[in-house]
Amino acid sequence: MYSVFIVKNIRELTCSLALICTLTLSMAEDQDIMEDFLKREYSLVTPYRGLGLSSSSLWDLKGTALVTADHVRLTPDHPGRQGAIWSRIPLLLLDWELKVHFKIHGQSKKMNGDGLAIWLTKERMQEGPVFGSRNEFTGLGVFVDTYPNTGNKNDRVFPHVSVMLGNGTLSYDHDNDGRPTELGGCSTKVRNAREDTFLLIKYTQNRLKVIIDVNGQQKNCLDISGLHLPKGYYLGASAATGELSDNHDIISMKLYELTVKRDPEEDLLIPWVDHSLGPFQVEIEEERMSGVQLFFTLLFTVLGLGILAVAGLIVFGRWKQKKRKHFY
Ligand SMILES: [Ca+2]
Repeated sequence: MYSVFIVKNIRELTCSLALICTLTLSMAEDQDIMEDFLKREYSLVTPYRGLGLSSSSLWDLKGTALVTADHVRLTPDHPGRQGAIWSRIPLLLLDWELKVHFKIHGQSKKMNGDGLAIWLTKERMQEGPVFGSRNEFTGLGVFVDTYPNTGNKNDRVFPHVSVMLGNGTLSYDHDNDGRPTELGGCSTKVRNAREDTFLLIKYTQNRLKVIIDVNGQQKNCLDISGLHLPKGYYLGASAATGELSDNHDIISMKLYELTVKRDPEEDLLIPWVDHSLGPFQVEIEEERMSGVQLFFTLLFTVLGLGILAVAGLIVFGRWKQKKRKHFY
C-alpha cells in the first residue's frame, strides 16, 4: 500500500515516515492484525449532513432520534420514548472493530432508565421492547442497561453492559435484565460521566471482545472465542426510556476494517460475500466420556449381555425339555 504515497517534497516524506512508524508500532502491539482502516460507508461521524433525510444518507433514523450538530439524540430525558439509528449498508467485512462514542446523562441522580443498545442484526428499523428495538432479533446485541428491573437482586451494579446473540427466536428477558441469555458483561459507571465514554466491539477470527472506556480508563467486558458472525447484517443503535428517563446520545460510530494474517486456504473456505446469512453459531466442543463413565458403561453392557445370555439359556433349556416330553 505504501506505493500509493507519492512523495513530492520533504514535508510529505516526513508525514509518510510518521505514518509508517505508526503502522509499525500498531503491528508490534498485535502481531496478527497488520493494519486497520476507518470504513466511512459503515461509520457515523460529524458533520452529519443530511443524516436520515437525504437519499444519499448512509443511515436511517427511527422514533424520537434527532440529529444535532454534535450528536444524535436517540431519546431525550423524558419518559416513554424510543429512538434508533440504523445503517443502510449491510456489513460485509470479515474482521472489524466498532468504536462507539456515546453519552448517557440526565437530571436525576439515581432515578433513571432504561439504557441503550448497539446492534449488528439481520433485522433493522423495527421498534420493540429491547432498548427501543425488536425482541427475537437475529444477531448481536450489546446493551448498556442503566436501570435494574430486578430491583432487589444484588449480583451486579448498574449501569451494566451485557452481550447477547439472538437466533430469531431467543427472547431478551427485560424483567430479568437479560440475565438468562447473556454471554457475559460488566458493570461500569458510564452515566453522567465526567469525560468521554466509548464502547469498543472487536470481532476477529471468530473472537468477540467488548471493552468499555470511561474517562480514559479501559475495562475488558467480554472476550469469547468460537463465535461465527455472518456477514450482511446491519449496524444500529437504539435507546428507550420508561417511567424513568435519560438523554441517550450517539456522538460517533466508527467502523474499522482489521486486516488479519490468514492462510490462503482459510480465505478459500470463507467466501468474501456470504449470501447464506445463516444464524449465529457458537461452536461448542462435543463432550467426551470420562474414564469412570466409560468403565460403568462397559460394565453395564457386559452385565446386560450376561443376563440376556442366562435368560436365553433358561428359555432354551425349558423348550428342549418340553420337546423331549412331546416325543415320549
Ligand atoms: Ca434493565
